[in-house]
Amino acid sequence: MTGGDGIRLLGSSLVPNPPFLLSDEVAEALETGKPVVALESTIISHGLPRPRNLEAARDFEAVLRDAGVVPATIAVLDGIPRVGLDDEGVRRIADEEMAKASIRDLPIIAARGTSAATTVAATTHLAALAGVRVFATGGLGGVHRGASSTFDESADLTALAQHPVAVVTAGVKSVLDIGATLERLETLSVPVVGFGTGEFPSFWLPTSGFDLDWRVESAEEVAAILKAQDAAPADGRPRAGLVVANPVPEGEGWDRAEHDRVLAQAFAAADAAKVRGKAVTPFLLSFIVTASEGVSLEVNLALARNNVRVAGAIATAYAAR
Ligand code: PSU
Ligand code: MN
Repeated sequence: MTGGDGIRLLGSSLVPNPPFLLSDEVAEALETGKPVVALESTIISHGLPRPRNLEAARDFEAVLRDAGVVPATIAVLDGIPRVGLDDEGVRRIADEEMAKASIRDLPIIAARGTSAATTVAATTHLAALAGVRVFATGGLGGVHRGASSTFDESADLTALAQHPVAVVTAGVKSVLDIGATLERLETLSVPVVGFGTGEFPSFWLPTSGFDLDWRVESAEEVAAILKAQDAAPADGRPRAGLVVANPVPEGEGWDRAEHDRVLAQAFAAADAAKVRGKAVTPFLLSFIVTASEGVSLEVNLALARNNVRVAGAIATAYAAR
């Protein structure tokens, strides 16, 4: 079904609740088989401080465009999920106060007609509905430390079990329980590959002490895995995504001792402030930026940019197959 103004909705028998808008640029790219990479908005809205967040959002899109890849930044604006934002939309997710939306929040935001930044989970969901196969983020959410009593496990993990989207991530933050996160990904049957590494990275650091079963060396190898997933019979089950664990580049990681010191402070602060639920991740991130005097922020930007670059190469290889 095609709406006005070049806006396209899904076929009426498949209209998801809520429907979403594809930008003209993304719609054209999907139709003609050009490479497209989804980008999330929570990292911009809740993960990075102003004004660096707006610079980062523009930079990530520019990295893709320079590589001949169409960026599809995803967010909900005025109640309508958008796959692909114009300049004004990018500015809004960086400058406006907006909610952090996981998948379960989407119908509520739609009903209220308000705006929200989408987490990895919600971005994955919308990317899958739109048919975008590759997604770049900074760090994936996961199982929080203490989850055995708090049950705090990001919906990012279940979203990847249910949607055929490959997410390029610098592992998961060491503020999470990395071992438990990898175990949950195994249980959920989400494949994990190290991109040029045999070890799962821990966001600001290239290593975590957790070995991976599979290592790939190139974007072409990842594209071949995506094609094999596409070809596998789905048997009515949801098709799983893929975690591409891409370490922060050599020389751009954080000093390990500083990292350990600041993280210990951050946990103590979150505990003292009794932060719970979806406020935990933004609280820790912003505390860590301040306590590291901005060093963690530079590392965060460097690794996210590198993830965007690798996602662009994967989408290009996938489109060419
Ligand atoms: N990791 C980052 N920066 C972020 C996030 C994760 O380095 O901004 C965001 C992502 O949007 C991710 C979300 O999906 O935090 C996870 O939140 P929660 O733990 O509440 O599921
Ligand atoms: Mn949580």
